[in-house]
Order: sequence, then structure tokens, then C-alpha cells
Amino acid sequence: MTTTARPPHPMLRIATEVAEALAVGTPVVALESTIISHGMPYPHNVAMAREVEQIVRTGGAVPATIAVLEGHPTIGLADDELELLGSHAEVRKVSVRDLPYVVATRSHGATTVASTMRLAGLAGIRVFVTGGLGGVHRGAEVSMDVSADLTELSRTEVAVVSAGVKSILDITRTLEVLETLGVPVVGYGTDEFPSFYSRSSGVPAPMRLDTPEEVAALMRATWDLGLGSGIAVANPVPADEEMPRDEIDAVIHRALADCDERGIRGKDITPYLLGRIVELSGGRSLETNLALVRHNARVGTAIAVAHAAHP
Ligand code: PSU
Ligand code: MN
Repeated sequence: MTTTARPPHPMLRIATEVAEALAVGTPVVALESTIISHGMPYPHNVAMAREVEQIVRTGGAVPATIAVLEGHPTIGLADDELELLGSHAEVRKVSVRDLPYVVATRSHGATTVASTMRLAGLAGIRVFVTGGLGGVHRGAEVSMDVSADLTELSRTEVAVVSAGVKSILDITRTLEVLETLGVPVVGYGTDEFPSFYSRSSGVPAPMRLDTPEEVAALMRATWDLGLGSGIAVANPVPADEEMPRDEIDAVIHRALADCDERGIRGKDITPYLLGRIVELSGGRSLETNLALVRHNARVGTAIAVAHAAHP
């Protein structure tokens, strides 16, 4: 049994190249835009977005960066649109609950993992590459701050390739919630769940796969069983690019304290922490962030190619 391709949702604006690829079964890789608008400083963000698209092409797939532009959910962006998302001050961070607002008000929106997954799913794209997942925030037992990325993983059939979860979040509780929600979480080539800047976290990965073909087989099994969920593929940063855990943990500790002191809340927490970590690490964390996104793009593209061969 295979999953039948659905026609894309009529409200989507799909780039011609992406629409053609989807129609004939050429592999397509979705990319998010919050990482561009709110995850990295300009102009590194735009350079990263362009480079990642090129890595996807080199690997034999078509890149589809996703955002909302003037209220249009857009799948596959032009070069000047990447520039706009990276440099324009008025681009809203859009999770799933914000999607109808930016559509109704015809505004620009940068999509998070959750909303990118949803739009990718509506377009019929099955593989999505990002940097890091949102998750359960530290102190969530009081604040109830749990990213919508987790709920979306439980209800949209897209495989998300990330470098795991940063220790700005509570990694153990994030994995507990993903288990509760029935989401397969795969350590790619690792027994340990990676913590974004570092290959290790001290927390075991719930399952391990080592090749793109094995991940493609898991995608088929998940969707043929009708589970309806996504898959989180956690791909550790390359060893020669990782930050020592005690070094990054000290930086994160300080960033969390600053966040608290400034009273930053809700959707602003993750962008604030990412920016503060870059400052406090003297740009070192940005280098690691760029390296892991490139690596995720290579692995995610190989998975999309393997999946397109046996959808
Ligand atoms: N982690 C990163 N870079 C990012 C994000 C997370 O290293 O850019 C973004 C992603 O778009 C993710 C979102 O989906 O932050 C999670 O935000 P929140 O915690 O508000 O759900
Ligand atoms: Mn939140």
C-alpha cells in the first residue's frame, strides 16, 4: 500500500518548479522561514537560506522554502522573497494559531516548524529540513509553555529533520510529550538524542536508524498504518563542528537568566534566547548553527530522494 498523493490545497501559492516536481514525484524538501526571520541575524540568515536551497538542489531534490507573503501561504520562494524575510522588520513569527491571522490581514509571516509542517502537508511535501525543534520549555510545569511544534508532529504526515532539541528546553520532558503524542523519534546514526549545539544530551534516542532508506521505510510504515503522525529525525551536528556541552550550557544558563530578568514571555522567548546565545558565545554558536543546518539539508535531501524512489 502507498499513500496516495492529494491535490494541493487551493489556497496555497506554489512555485511552478515545486508544483511540477510534486506532480511527477520528483523529491521536494520543505524549509522553514522563522529560522530566517527570527532564528539568525541578518545577513547570515539570508545567506544560509540560499545555501541550504543549493544543498538541496545538489542532492537531487527541489527546495521549497515556506512562508506567508501578503497573506498568501507560499510554497517555494524567489530570491528577493528570501531577502525580504531576512531583512524586513515587520515579519511576524507564525505558528499554527497565527496562520489565519496573517492570511486574513494579508500580512507577511515567517512560519515555525509547526506551521511549516502544516503547509508542507497541505502541499503534499513529505520531508522538511530545519535546525532545531521547539519543545517543552524549562519550567513548563508552571508556565505550560510547550511548543505547538510537538502537537503538529502528532497530526501531520511530514518527516522533520532537525539537530534535536536545544538545552534552552527541557529535553527529557520534550521526549516524554512526543511519546505521549505517539510521534516516532529517530536518532539518525546515534543512540543518543542530540542537543543541537552538541551531539550528546545524556538522554537516549527512543529508536535509531542509520540510512536514508531506513528512514524512508519508517515513513512508509507510519503512514501506511494510518497513524497520521509526523516523524522527528534527530541528526547530530558533525563532530568537528559541535560545541563542548559545558561551554554551551554555561552560555544557555546565562541567556535563560537574562530572559527571566527581562520578563520575556511566550513566543518571544525562543527568538530572544537564540539571539542572546549568539552574543554571549561571540558568534561561535552561529557557526555551529550554520553547520548543523547544512548537515540536516544533506541528510534530509537524501531521505527525500529515498522516499521518492518508494513513496
Ligand atoms: N530553534 C532554533 N531556531 C529556530 C527555532 C527554534 O534553533 O529558528 C524556531 C523554529 O521555527 C521553531 C520555533 O519552530 O522557533 C519554536 O518556537 P516556539 O518555542 O515559540 O514554539
Ligand atoms: Mn511557546
